[in-house]
Amino acid sequence: MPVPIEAEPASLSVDLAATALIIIDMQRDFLEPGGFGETLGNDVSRLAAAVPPCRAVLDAARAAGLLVIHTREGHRPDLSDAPPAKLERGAPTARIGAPGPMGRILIRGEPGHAIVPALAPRPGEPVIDKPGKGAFYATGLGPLLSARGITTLMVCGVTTEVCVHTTVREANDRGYRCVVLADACASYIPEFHEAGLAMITAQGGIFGWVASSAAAVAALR
Ligand code: C5J
Repeated sequence: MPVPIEAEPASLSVDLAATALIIIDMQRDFLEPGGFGETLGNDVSRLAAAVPPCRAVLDAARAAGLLVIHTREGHRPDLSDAPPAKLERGAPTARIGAPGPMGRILIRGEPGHAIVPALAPRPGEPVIDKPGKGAFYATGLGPLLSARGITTLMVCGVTTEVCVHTTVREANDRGYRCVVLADACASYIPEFHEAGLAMITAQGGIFGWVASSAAAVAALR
């Protein structure tokens, strides 16, 4: 049965049976000191505010029986899925694949690659490992969503303007309705968070909708 969600630029009605929650890259490598985010010069404490809203939506989605999908950005230990353009750019304190306090930076299977304990996937919840910023590129996400009849995505995670935005843009072009949960997303650069959300709702919702985590939880009750 369709349920209303209060959102910008307009409220919408979603069929929960055809809706998935996708939590983008809430990994130690982005949220904790010593990981990929910090090697790039970011203040990683800025992302912590998104954890409790993500958890509230995660709990509500699980209770409502929604499909919950987690994503992780990272690379194979041999870096065969990491293009030179990504490995070489910038001047990080440690490059992707280098050893760090949470293991090799942004490498699958290392402690830093794991999702933060508060949002740890439960057995049976799909975890999409992605080498890029978008969750559709070089992953099985598209076929998974098609097989489950999903048409609407509730999206949260980090960072708003990078992996959340790239995934929403990819999803929008594939025909998914995306509802981005503003306070359950975060950026190292607060003005980019705000701009990223504004870009989604501008022009009548050019990439989708933006709602609060509270509005999502209310819809899931
Ligand atoms: C970044 C991400 N910012 N998950 N990754 O490199 O947003």
